[in-house]
Amino acid sequence: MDELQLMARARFHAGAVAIRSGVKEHTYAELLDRSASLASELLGETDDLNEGRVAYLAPAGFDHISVQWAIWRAGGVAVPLSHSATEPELEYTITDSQSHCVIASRDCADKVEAICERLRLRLLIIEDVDNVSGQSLPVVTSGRRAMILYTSGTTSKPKGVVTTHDNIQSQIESLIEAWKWQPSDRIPLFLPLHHIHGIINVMSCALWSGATIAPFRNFDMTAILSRVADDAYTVFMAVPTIYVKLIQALESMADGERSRIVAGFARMRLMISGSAALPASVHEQWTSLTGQKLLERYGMTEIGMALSNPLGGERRPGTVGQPLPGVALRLSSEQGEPVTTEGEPGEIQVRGPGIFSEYWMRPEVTAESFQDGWFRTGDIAVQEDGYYRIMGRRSVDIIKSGGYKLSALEIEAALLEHAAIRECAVVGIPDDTWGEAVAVAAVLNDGEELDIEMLRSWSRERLSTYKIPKRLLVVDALPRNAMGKVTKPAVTTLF
Ligand code: MCA
Ligand code: AMP
Repeated sequence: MDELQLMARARFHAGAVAIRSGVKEHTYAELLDRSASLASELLGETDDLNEGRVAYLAPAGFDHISVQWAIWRAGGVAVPLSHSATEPELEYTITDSQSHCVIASRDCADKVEAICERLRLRLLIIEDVDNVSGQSLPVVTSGRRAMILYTSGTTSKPKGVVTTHDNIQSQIESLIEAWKWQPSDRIPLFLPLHHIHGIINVMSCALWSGATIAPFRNFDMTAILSRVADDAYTVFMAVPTIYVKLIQALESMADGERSRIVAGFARMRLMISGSAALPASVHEQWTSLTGQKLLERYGMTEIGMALSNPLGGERRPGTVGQPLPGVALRLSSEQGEPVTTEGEPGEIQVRGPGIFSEYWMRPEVTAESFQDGWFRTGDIAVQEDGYYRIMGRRSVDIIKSGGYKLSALEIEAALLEHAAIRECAVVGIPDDTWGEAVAVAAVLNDGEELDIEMLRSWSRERLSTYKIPKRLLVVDALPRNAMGKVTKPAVTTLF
């Protein structure tokens, strides 16, 4: 095949509206034309980027998608950057991925300009690229690397998760089949585009189907709710924190306004929650407010989506359903034995064509994360009456806050640079809105003082918003085990 399937499908839907933003519309044909021009600019004198990494930062919308497609069509590997990242975090992603070029929209360029100057990297401003025609683009086979997404884990620095075009295609096709995506679907896109919830589940599934995306720069609740009331969308995907915020907003509205919006939600064909546990109480509150039964699913950057409640059939609150098409899943005991008894917990392990190919430049970590060819997710689940229920994670160093996966170790490493802090332990503590909130117990250097506001304002320069501690407890000493290591479960009892 000469062309990646995503592009071939876009050609099939050429006249359809891919993106609708207010009164502005862009067709699939426009996306194909613009991405070809950008690809040719990226290629310059070369005929294939040969998996060279290209980092990019642009708000959700026509330019963003054109750039992602351009990188793929030029044979490169797409490295999306985070809008909420601080400069040191952006620099880490750009250097770790060894990106040779950064693309930015003009309004985002100031976030990457200094980094590009320091690293002597080419900075391409999207709006400066002219449209050209008749370019020749390379043949990109689907086994090639396509994307690197940075994810936090049990190492102090985020790791790059590499997926091939085949991996991405399998992840998309599984969801299209399970959730019956259609060309008539219309979906708002407000989730960040450096994680797969936004990139695969919303953006790529919609584009694969010939559906229409309504992009937002971020979760602009007022604008989104007004469009919901106008029946602008048929499908809605969000993280639990967003449903909590929506419930709070709807409950504080006047009756007339609320009933118009609730009616819009009620008419949607599908509403999905994922990225973190959806408390059964929130699930039930949403149903009693809107009549919609949320479909909860479970996934991970390394594997795409793995488990889902059914589209037709019982959507059970507090559970994540059954394996999605193309996903083989098993539970494994602490001893590494398969768990076959209902009600007995085990680690979720997954196999299938959607699983990532490697952690970028970390072969040992990649090897350690598989057991006999099964990817070890680190999440513990049980099966009850045929449905899986997530019980938690193997590592206390992984925190899920607002749908973002955070590494306690990364936050600790940053906080240890604070002059007042001698030692610290970061943990996630339960929070009604964020799922978990970042909390820190710290031992201070002699004579130093620190309160949460001082720590938060210091952290703003170094950490993304969602990594900034919400709670600080100054302690005389941290609890330790016999080996002298800080014991995290004991730290959680301090809060
Ligand atoms: C922001 N704030 C927080 C947090 N985030 N406080 C505590 N914990 C947090 N996590 C604070 C800010 O400091 C700020 O406070 C105020 O809240 C508003 O911040 P802002 O960023 O504007 O908040 P928001 O726009 O309301 O954002 C909330 C959000 C966002 C929309 C839920 O966090 C979001 O888009 N989350 C989705 C992440 C996602 O897509 N994850 C998927 C990963 P102040 O006003 O005092 O400054 S992929 C994945 O997980 C797998 C594969 C899967 O299964 O999907
Ligand atoms: P990420 O690395 O950002 O891809 O986050 C993946 C992690 O999010 C998983 O390993 C789970 O811990 C968590 N997760 C995703 N969906 C759910 C869900 N529905 N319920 C509980 N945890 C979830």
